[in-house]
Amino acid sequence: MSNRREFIKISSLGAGGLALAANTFSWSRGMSFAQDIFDDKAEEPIRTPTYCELCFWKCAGWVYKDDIGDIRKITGNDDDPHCNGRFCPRGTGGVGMYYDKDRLRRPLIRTGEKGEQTFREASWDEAFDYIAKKMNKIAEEHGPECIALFTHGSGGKFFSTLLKAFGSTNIAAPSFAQCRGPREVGFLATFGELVLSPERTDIRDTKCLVLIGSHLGENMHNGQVQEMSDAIDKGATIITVDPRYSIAAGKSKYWLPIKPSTDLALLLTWINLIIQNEWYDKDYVEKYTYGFDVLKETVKPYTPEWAYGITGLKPDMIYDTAKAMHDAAPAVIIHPGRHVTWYGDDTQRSRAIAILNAILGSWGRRGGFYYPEVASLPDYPHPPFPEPKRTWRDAFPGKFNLANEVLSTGICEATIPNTARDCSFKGWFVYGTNLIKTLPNRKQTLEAIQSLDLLVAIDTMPMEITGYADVILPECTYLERYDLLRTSPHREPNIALRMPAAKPKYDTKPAWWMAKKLASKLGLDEYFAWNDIEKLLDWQLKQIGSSLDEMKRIGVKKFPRKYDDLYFWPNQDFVFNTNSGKIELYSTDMENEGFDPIPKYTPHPEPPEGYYRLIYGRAPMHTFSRTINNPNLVDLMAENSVWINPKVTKIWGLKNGQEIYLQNQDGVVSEFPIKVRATERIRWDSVYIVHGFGHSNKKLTRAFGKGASDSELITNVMMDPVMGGTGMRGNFVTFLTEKPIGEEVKS
Ligand SMILES: Nc1nc2c(c(=O)[nH]1)N[C@H]1C(S)=C(S)[C@@H](COP(=O)(O)OP(=O)(O)OC[C@H]3O[C@@H](n4cnc5c(=O)[nH]c(N)nc54)[C@H](O)[C@@H]3O)O[C@H]1N2
Ligand SMILES: Nc1nc2c(c(=O)[nH]1)N[C@H]1C(S)=C(S)[C@@H](COP(=O)(O)OP(=O)(O)OC[C@H]3O[C@@H](n4cnc5c(=O)[nH]c(N)nc54)[C@H](O)[C@@H]3O)O[C@H]1N2
Ligand code: SF4
Ligand SMILES: [Mo]
Repeated sequence: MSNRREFIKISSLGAGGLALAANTFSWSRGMSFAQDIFDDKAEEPIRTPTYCELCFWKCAGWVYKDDIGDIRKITGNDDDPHCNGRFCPRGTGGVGMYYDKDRLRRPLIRTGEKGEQTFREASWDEAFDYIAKKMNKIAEEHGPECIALFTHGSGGKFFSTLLKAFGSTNIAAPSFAQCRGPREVGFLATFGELVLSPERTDIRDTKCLVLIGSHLGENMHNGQVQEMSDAIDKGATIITVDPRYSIAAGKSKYWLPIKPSTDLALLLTWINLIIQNEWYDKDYVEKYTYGFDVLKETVKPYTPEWAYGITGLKPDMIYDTAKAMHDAAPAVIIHPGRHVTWYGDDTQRSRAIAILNAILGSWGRRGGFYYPEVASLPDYPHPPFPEPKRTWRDAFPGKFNLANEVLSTGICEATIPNTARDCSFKGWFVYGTNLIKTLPNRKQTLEAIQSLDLLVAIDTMPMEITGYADVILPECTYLERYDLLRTSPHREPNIALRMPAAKPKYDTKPAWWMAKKLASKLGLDEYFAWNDIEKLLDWQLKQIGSSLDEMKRIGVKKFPRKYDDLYFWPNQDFVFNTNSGKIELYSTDMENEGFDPIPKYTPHPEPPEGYYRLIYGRAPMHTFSRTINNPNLVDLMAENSVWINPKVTKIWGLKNGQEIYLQNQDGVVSEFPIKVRATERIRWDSVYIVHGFGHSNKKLTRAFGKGASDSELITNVMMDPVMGGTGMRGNFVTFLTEKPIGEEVKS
């Protein structure tokens, strides 16, 4: 088992990880300060269980308070498979969310124009009356289906129930069309199953991990990073395909600095090499797969020499890495990635990843992909939800049929009135998602917002999105509230409890309370028939042989698996949930929808002269735009910088640390300047920035104006025709040493 030091090591090692190492260090110091205060107390620690809301890995932990009830620190729960007792920097820094003085404090109702920060304070009752009245009016005039919910976070589930009870199933999360949608659709079409979260990758026992972009270590999904660290210690081969020398690249045997947007060429070439050299798992392919012969023929043209011209990767390198995968198989993982909405052919790229795993026989095998199990909790009894008369799909007849979730950007598009449609969305609830910085094509988002009759934002902080709300409902932080039990898939089914460690500050409330009260105003009480959340949780827990009291003591409970089926047994018969009952190398679903049943390579546009491809990613100490103002995390990284290859800075005469503005292909200029970071760690044809910075809400006293926002520069969206994912890496930027005077910033 690796220890804490080794876990941190992965976020700080690698030739280029020095800057991060310094940051990690200051983080440790910050935390030991909190720990000192705490450790000085003689009293028995008061601790309550929680699961983290700083990102969606949802690690379970303990919140410690001092004897006057102040929250002091958060640590991981040893029994939790998501974190194994260790929190990442962001999770530990979660305390800062609670103490942030910039927090939303009480309900607000708009008095001025949308986008202008003019609100008046209101009582909760008044805010709910206002919302209920508007909702009823929209339902009367247009139908309840014309209200949508955007959600990203635990409390959103209560608003989902509210919306479904009201008559709308238009509930969208940006974690689909802006994140993992293509991989889920691609894997579903191939294996008949989803990748899920946490991913079902058996990294712990893998002998070869292939990362296509996926930047584990900067993408700080806790248990996954720990497993990668363990695998490295056990001698696993890491292959990283990334135009940037990421932290993972620094830990890799092979770093393939691919020309961005050409990954599908590499994947198809690997498939071809593995077939031609008979490196595939013959028994597995014979027994479980459909369409191998057609696959073999289709990929024949994709040779390493062909791929060299496209990807810039040397044929030897392509050959050697294919061989390394074969040597490790079936304990090999070509990682499906998570944020995969890149170039619009993302479902096809995900399909190629799925096919590669299938022919190497890694699906259902130790060190490849395991079969997870989820603890299932019964729903509290309620009447059936009304059947909606329309859904978002009606706005896109015949399109995106393979999308298995609602498209956030689809709702956005269908909100802008269009004579071809008989109805547009009129009301939005936005729970825990900062749509202005989350959705690409900001112009479209703002146009949609201007057409709304009602926008309710439920948030903890004044963010860009709250500036556009008609009503702001301030939620207390996850440290001050109950939520539903966490039931995530894993090797062992398990549940985790979140309970309040402190009373909500100011006049803030938890989502469950808001949704229940609002339901009451709408005459929908019977959908929230539990009296309070403790009753609901205790009732649910008792159905599975636990209780709220027990969970308050232990925080996490694991259950035995029903069957010994984590991996396939040798020669096990298995019917896959696909049309053919087999793993579909040749996808009949794709064929039925008119798409290539086997992925094909198509080139993407290149940056024009003087422009560079804008790529983006994560930093270990921040999550999207949500942590940038966090007083405990801001010092670890206060602003982002733009990574530019020294060859390019030389041509442009740019100096390290110099502030510049970025201008994209459509003339949009970054609202704030960003510092140059000249580094060999990025290819010359691309520039890289960490997502989430460049906040424009002045109420964020620490984050306002710090760094630049990738979001505002993503005006060209490469839409995935299969499932409506928004490819965001087809934008090109050039450098301005000064902001153009008089020119309006077109964002
Ligand atoms: N610290 C931290 N961790 C997080 C999050 C966070 O906000 N903060 N967010 C979480 C969430 S929701 C998600 S979805 C994941 C996202 O994390 P990942 O799924 O790992 O996201 P990617 O987009 O694959 O990773 C970005 C990497 O892709 C590289 N890249 C850019 N273009 C290309 C290309 O054309 N080809 C290849 N091969 N690589 C390319 C970039 O250089 C960068 O290193 O992270 C999760 N973990
Ligand atoms: N340009 C660009 N766009 C992206 C990405 C990118 O890398 N670049 N990444 C994409 C990906 S992978 C994803 S998953 C999405 C993520 O997108 P989002 O989830 O929208 O991420 P954030 O921008 O951090 O917005 C989170 C919002 O939730 C609020 N919040 C935080 N905690 C709570 C809480 O407990 N309760 C409530 N009610 N609100 C809370 C925050 O204050 C903030 O307003 O973005 C996608 N969009
Ligand atoms: S990975 Fe970090 S931020 Fe995410 S849930 Fe776990 S501790 Fe929290
Ligand atoms: Mo994501």
